[in-house]
Amino acid sequence: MKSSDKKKQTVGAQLSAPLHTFRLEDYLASRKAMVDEALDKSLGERSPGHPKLIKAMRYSLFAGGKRLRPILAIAAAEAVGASAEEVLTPAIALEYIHTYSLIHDDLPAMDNAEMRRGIPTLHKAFDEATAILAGDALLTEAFNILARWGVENAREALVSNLVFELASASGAEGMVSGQVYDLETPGPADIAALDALHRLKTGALIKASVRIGALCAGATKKQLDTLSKYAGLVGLAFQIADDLLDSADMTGKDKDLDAQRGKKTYPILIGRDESARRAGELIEAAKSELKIFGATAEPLLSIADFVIERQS
Ligand code: GRG
Repeated sequence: MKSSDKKKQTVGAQLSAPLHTFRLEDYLASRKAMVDEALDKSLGERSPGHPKLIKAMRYSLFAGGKRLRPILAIAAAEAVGASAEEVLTPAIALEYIHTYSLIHDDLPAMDNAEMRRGIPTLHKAFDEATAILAGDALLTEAFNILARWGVENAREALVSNLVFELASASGAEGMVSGQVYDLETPGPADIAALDALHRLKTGALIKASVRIGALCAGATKKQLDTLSKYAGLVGLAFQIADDLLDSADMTGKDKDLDAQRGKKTYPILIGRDESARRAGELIEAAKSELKIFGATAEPLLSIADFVIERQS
């Protein structure tokens, strides 16, 4: 074939291809790379911190997390019309909080877990005191990151809203209370009580992630309310999927710790099939909330499916 014909054929193939094909895999990889780079940079900026502390924070921040919460913040901002770069710094504050929560959750006083994401937990790789302190530092630095971003970009009013979102989702009104409920014996007696626990323990930070992205992008009240509903539904489906993965031993955590400790989970209370059915229903409901956005919500729509289809 002549090279001019080859060229024509290629152009022809391009023209007949769909104008735009969204591939979640590419989207997640590109946004994760941005988040990883920003996290790396943020740790560099933290010096002079104690080298052992920084090393421990880095160990857990780069232990193989999916970056779901920062990516949700970015996707929410994009749905509203902003770029990923515009929300990247507030988005990484969410990963700092998430990482702290996992480090502390793994401690001997809580889950006493030896493995997470297929590698030793921080207190096993370092020591318990360092793990406690690295968690403390990540929690505190999350707010430092937000505050500095606000001052540097003259967005102090927005930052006070972001601090409110992040603090209420992760503190006594949210994740920490969820964790206290989760440590109680006996655990939740029924699905309603389990849902309430999950809403605090994992749902609140997932909702804050979406809201923080949307607030940074200047969402209207209607957009923010819609995205909050989406996030509430996705958050619960995420937890059901996590329970299913955990009971199937696919998370790289210690083998089915929940069942071993007599903890109530979705599969334990209603069985694996019914749990999967409910998670699917929640995801469909979440996706139908996004109709007001059109094509800009494509990442959020695909992430919703990913939350229950993921294998880790
Ligand atoms: C210690 C104050 C305090 C709170 C801990 C969130 C939490 C509260 C504990 C985590 C326990 C746990 C494993 C909950 C299940 C849901 C969850 C947060 C799973 C891990 O999140 P992913 O899948 O994690 O986003 P990666 O590894 O991708 O970062």
